[in-house]
Amino acid sequence: MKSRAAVAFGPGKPLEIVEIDVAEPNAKEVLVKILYTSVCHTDAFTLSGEDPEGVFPAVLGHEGAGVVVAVGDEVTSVKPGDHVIPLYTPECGECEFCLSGKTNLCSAVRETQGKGLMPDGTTRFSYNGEPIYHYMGTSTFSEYTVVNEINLVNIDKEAPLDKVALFGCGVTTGLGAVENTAKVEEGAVTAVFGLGAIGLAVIQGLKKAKAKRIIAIDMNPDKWELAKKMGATDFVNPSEHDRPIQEVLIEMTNGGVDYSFECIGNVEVMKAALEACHKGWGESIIIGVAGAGKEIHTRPFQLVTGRVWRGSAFGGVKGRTELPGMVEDFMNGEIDLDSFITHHLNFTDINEAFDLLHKGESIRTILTY
Ligand code: NAD
Ligand code: AHE
Ligand code: ZN
Repeated sequence: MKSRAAVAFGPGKPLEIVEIDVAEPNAKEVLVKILYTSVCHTDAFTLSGEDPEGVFPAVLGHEGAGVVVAVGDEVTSVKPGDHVIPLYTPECGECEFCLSGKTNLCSAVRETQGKGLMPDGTTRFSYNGEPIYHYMGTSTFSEYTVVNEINLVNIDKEAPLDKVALFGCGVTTGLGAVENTAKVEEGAVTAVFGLGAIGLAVIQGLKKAKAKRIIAIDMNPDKWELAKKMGATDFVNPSEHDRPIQEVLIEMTNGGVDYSFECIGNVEVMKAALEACHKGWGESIIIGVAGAGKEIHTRPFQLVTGRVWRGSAFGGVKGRTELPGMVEDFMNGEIDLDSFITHHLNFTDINEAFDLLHKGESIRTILTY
């Protein structure tokens, strides 16, 4: 079938809206009509060419929601008409990772997914007869996309898809990093570096966890308002200080924070976030994604003296098991999604959504097909 798609033909180039061909789903695959998608910084990161796994031409996009159109012969958990959110962190329920009880990372299709391929090593997308690669197992920047059954969660049909699309990445990641990865306790002193959708969702999670202090850090003071609304108690602009920001935070907190979260993807900030942690027990959670060749560094003494570095992917959330409950929490008013949606655009204006993100003017833009 034909589908409108925003294709990334090469690194650093604007996306091009073209009509691509989408092949039928294989036995364990599902054809989904995406109704809404948004742009996460990770899409911009891959488009920039810095992602070691970035392949072109590709259909990017991993934060979206839609309706099942057709299913392969062996698909049992969804049927045409079901409302779904694509999951870049799948959940097969059978692999060593899924059975470990220790991680949300699933290994079933990770290898081919990272190469922009379906598990049989081919693509379902093509343009002028040439293959177009998939992205993160989701490719929500195509009106019709093919994903593995295990990369989909079936959700309540009553849920507004133009909002719950945000559970596809940003909000789930931030909330989950607090609850599952850091396991923040009541009364904790915390710091959040970077106030995009991820950092703001972390702040929302910290408020829910009853953190005593939530220090919001960003170079862009336009981000303070939403951070405050989410629950931030203090605001720090690193560009207003002429000494390392970790020193400022240690002074502000009389010894360092219990938990810090890096939501930017900058390895120097990752160092500062770790070093801002309290001696003996402070934990720093890396959420930001850094480009090829970047490495984190600190004096080993920082770890010897009790600080801990952790990473979090999709907030440690097992999507098929846990997202339906998070959708219900949103419907019951326990999770705020509306505050993240700063802009609405037509899908064809997707490059403008990237511009708004780069300029720091948007948190999330909902694109409607
Ligand atoms: P965003 O661009 O909306 O937000 C980043 C924020 O960081 C901006 O507000 C920007 O002003 C601020 N910032 C940039 N440099 C800074 C600095 N040196 N000091 C302080 N603030 C600075 O991005 P986003 O969509 O919220 O994503 C944030 C990061 O999280 C990206 O690296 C993205 O790839 C990553 N991410 C990771 C996961 C995961 O599962 N680990 C999931 C989603 C996104
Ligand atoms: N492809 C990059 C890694 C990108 C990355 O770390 N992605 C996060 C999700 S970002 C969502 O916005 C993730 O889930 N990582 C775990 C995984 O298995 O990819 C690289 O460096 O190669
Ligand atoms: Zn993302």
